[in-house]
Amino acid sequence: MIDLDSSQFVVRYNVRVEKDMAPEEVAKNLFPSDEIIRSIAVAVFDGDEDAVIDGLTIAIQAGMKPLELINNGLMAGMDIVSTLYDDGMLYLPDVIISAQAMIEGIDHCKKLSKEVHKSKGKIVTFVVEGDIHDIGKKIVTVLLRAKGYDVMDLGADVPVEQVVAAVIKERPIMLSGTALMTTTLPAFNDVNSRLLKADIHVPVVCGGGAVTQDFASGYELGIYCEDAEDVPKIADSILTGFDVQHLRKVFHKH
Ligand code: B12
Repeated sequence: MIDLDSSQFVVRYNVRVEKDMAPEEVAKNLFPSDEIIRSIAVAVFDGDEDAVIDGLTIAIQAGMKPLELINNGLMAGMDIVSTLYDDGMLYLPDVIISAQAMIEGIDHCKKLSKEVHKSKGKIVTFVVEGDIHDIGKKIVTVLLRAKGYDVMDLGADVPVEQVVAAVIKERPIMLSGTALMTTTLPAFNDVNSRLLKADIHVPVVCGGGAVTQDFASGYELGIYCEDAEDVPKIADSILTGFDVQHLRKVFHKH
């Protein structure tokens, strides 16, 4: 057995010390170039809720639209945080703090985007059973609402039966499901088969890091989509009469 003297070494638990550049330096090159939008993305990156609201207020005064600020400012900041987290340059608490700042910003934009509001149709959003990652789902929900859809947000870790019951009751034009964990993907298949059993052929658009196009194509009602911003476009297409096959042709990548 090796005899270790703990006074002779340090536990290297901090991956940040092994990187040449600080995350702030890396992020600097990734932020959007427009000065106002950039300040919002930086505030999300810093997890500074007050600065997020200040940045949004200035942007609105400058004539920018809440939806544009969600897509180009808030989400851009969060994307950079996710990228640096994946690269091991940021920690989970960094992600959570930034996500909270982004959600505050989204709520602020929601209050401001009263422009819309004759409902174009009903949509149900959810995070699959077993999965609690709900930040992306919140973004999808806000984008759909901002585009005039009446969204029933079922929340996270939603049991399959609850999803199906909501569809039977609400008869939405579409479902938007999120999964970030590969282990939770089978819930989509269960939703699909139970809907078909009830003779309901509503498109189930699915996204989030764990979902792939091949997976979504593997079940009858599945549509794959990567970008939250495309979800309202899919809903608009459904209103013009597109069915699942047609949606796949337009929105699938290959
Ligand atoms: C934040 C986070 C958490 C937070 C979640 C807080 C919350 N309320 O959501 C906490 C700390 C709670 C957490 C817990 C866990 N986590 Co976690 N988590 C993350 C992390 C770091 C970021 C996710 C995130 O919010 N990103 C920002 C948002 C904006 O992005 P998003 O959700 O992907 O959404 C975007 C797109 O996907 C898309 N989108 C989302 N939904 C939809 C829907 C449609 C229809 C469309 C088109 C698009 C779309 O639009 C959004 C905007 O671009 C990821 C790492 C990563 N890089 O993803 C790990 C990650 C998802 N977690 C992981 C794991 C394993 C866990 C835990 C099991 C850890 C543990 N051992 O306890 C638990 C899960 C418990 C459970 N039962 O769910 C793994 C999953 C691995 C896998 N592939 O299976 C990841 C990938 C980390 C890793 N690399 O290992 N986590």
